[in-house]
Amino acid sequence: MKQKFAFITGATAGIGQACARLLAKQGYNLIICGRRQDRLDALKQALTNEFGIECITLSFDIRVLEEVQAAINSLSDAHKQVDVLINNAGLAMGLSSFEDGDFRHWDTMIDTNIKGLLYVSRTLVPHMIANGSGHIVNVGSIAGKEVYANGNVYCATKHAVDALNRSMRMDLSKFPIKVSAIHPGAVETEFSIVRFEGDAERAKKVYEGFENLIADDIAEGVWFMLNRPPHVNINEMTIMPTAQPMAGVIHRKS
Ligand code: NDP
Ligand code: 8X3
Repeated sequence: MKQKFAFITGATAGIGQACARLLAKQGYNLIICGRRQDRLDALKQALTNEFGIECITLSFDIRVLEEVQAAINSLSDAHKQVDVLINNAGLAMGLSSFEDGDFRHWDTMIDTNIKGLLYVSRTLVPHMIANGSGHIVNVGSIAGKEVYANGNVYCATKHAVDALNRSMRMDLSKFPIKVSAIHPGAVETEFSIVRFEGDAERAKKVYEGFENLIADDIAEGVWFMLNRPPHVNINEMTIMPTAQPMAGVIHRKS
C-alpha cells in the first residue's frame, strides 16, 4: 500500500511536533513546516533515523501568501497531493482587556490563525481534489467554542477557525475530503511563552497548580480522527484538562 503523506504546519514545537512524531511512528511520510529551519532539520533527522520515513522540510511564514505558494510550488506534483493537512500553526499574543488591546498583537493573530490557515488550505486543496481524497485537521481551541476574559481577539480568531472548519466540510465533502477540528484546552507548549513575548516566568504560572494537557494528548486525538475508516468523519473533538471544565476556569490546588 502507498505510504501516506501528511503536511503539518507549525511542526517546530508543541502540538505540531507531537503530531509529526506520532504520525511518523504510524508510518506516515511527512512535510513539516515552520519558520525555524534549524528545528525542522533536527526533527527531520530524528524522525527519519528513528522511523525510516520520507520527510521534507518547508520553511515559510504562513502569514505571507507568496511564501506559502512558493513553498508548496517547490514540491513535486506527487508530493503536492498530500493525504492529510494538519492546520496547526497558530498563536496567541497578549492577554489584555479589549480597551488596552495592542493592534500589532491583533494583526499577528488574525494574519496567522485565520489568513495563514486559509492560504495553506486554499493552495493545497486543489491537489487533494485532483487526488480524489484528503483529510484536513484544523487545530482550533476551546477559545473557539467559548470566550474568556481578556481573550477577545484570540478567541475571535479561533471562532473563525471553528466556522471555517464547518464551512470547509460543507464545501469539500463532495470530493470527498474529510474536514475535522480538534479543540484543546490548556496544553503546556511554547504557547504561553509566545503569548507573553518570552516572559517564561509568567508563562510558567499558567500551568501551576493543576495537571495541564501535554502535546501528545492532542496528537493522540488527531491520530484517532485520522485513523477512522473512509466512511467515518469526526467533525470535531474537544479535549480539556480535567481541572479545566471550560475556557477561563481552572481548578488549581493552592
Ligand atoms: P507552540 O508555540 O508550541 O507552536 C506553535 C507553532 O506554530 C510553532 O511550530 C511555530 O513555528 C508555528 N507558527 C507560529 N506562527 C507561524 C507563522 N507565522 N508561520 C509559520 N509557522 C508559525 O504552540 P502550540 O503547539 O501550543 O500551538 C499549536 C496550535 O494549537 C495553535 O494553533 C494554538 O492556537 C493551538 N492551541 C494551543 C493550545 C495550548 O494551550 N497550547 C490550546 C488550544 C489550541 P515557528 O515559530 O518555527 O514558525
Ligand atoms: C489555548 C486555550 O484557553 O489557554 O487556545 O487560551 S486557552
